[in-house]
Amino acid sequence: MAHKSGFVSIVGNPNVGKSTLMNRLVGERISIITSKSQTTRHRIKGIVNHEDYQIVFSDTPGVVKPSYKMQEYMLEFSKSALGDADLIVYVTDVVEDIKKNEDFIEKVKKSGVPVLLVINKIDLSNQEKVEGLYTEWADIIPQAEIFPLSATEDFNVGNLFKRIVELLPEGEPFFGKDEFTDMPARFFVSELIREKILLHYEREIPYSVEIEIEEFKEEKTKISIRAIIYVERDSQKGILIGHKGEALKRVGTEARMDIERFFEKHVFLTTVVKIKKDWRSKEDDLKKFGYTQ
Ligand SMILES: Nc1nc2c(ncn2[C@@H]2O[C@H](COP(=O)(O)OP(=O)(O)O)[C@@H](O)[C@H]2O)c(=O)[nH]1
Ligand SMILES: [Mg+2]
Repeated sequence: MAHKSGFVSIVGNPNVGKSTLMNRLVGERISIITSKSQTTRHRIKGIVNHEDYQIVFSDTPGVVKPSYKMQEYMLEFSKSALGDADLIVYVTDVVEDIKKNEDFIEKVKKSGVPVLLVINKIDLSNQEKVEGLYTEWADIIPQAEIFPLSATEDFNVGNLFKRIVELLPEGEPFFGKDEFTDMPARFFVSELIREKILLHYEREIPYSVEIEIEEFKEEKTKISIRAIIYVERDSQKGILIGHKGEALKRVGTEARMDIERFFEKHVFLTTVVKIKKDWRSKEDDLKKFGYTQ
C-alpha cells in the first residue's frame, strides 16, 4: 500500500471544542483549552505518525469579527487553514447559533476539498436534538459528511479518525516521523502559562496578556525558564501580580507543574510582569510575538 500524507484543518467558531478535538485526535496535549472564547491565537499543528500515513492537523483560532489588529491575524490563520488543506473538519456544537458565520461557511463549501462536519458536545444533548441539527447541517453544507461526537467523552472520535485516514491523499511524509508538532518548545511553555491566566483572571486581562520566553535552558534532568508576561497597562500589572504576589505565584506554580508533565523534567520557572503599551494593536509588537504567517 502506498504511503498517505495530508493536511487536515480544524475550523469553526470559538469555543465549539476544536482544540479539545485536535488533542484527542493527536493523543497529545498540544493546544490549550479553556471555556473562554479566543483561547487559541495561532495556527497550531499536531502530527499523527503511523507506518502507513502521516496526518498533519491544524488547530485554528475561532472565526471572529476582528476588532483589533491581533484578531485580524487570528482570522487570517483560520482563512489560510482553508487554503492549504487536503481535508476540512468544520466543528460546530449542540449549543452554538447555527446561523452565525455564514461567510466563512461559504468559503468552506467552495474549498474544493472533502468536508467532515463535526457536531460536538453531544454529551450535553439528546438524540432528537442531535438528529434535528444533523438535518439542518446536511442542508447548509450538502457535500459534508456529518459526525456527531463528544470530544471530551471520546465518543465517536474514532470513526472520524478512521474516515480522515481513508480520505488522505497518497504522498510522502512532510515532517519527520518522530515529530508531533511544528511549534518550538518555548511555544508550549508560553501557552501553558497563558492557559493559567485564562483560567484565573477575568475580563480583559487574559486578552491583554502575551508571554515571551526569554530563557529556556534545558539540561539532562531539569529546565530553567524565565518568562516575561506582558500586559497592556499599568493597572493590569497590579491585578496580575495580586496582593503580596499571591495571584502570580499561583499561575507560576500551576504552570510549572504542567510544564514538568509536558517535558518530563524538573522545571525552574521565573515569571516577570512587564508593560508593553497597546501591543495588541501594534504591528511591530505583533510581529515580534509571532502573529504573522
Ligand atoms: N460537554 C462538552 N464540553 C466540551 C466538549 N469538547 C469541548 N468542550 C468544552 O468546550 C470548551 C471549549 O473547548 P476548546 O477546545 O477550547 O474550544 P475551541 O475554542 O473551539 O478550541 C472547553 O470548556 C471544553 O472543555 C465536549 O465534547 N463536551
Ligand atoms: Mg482552541
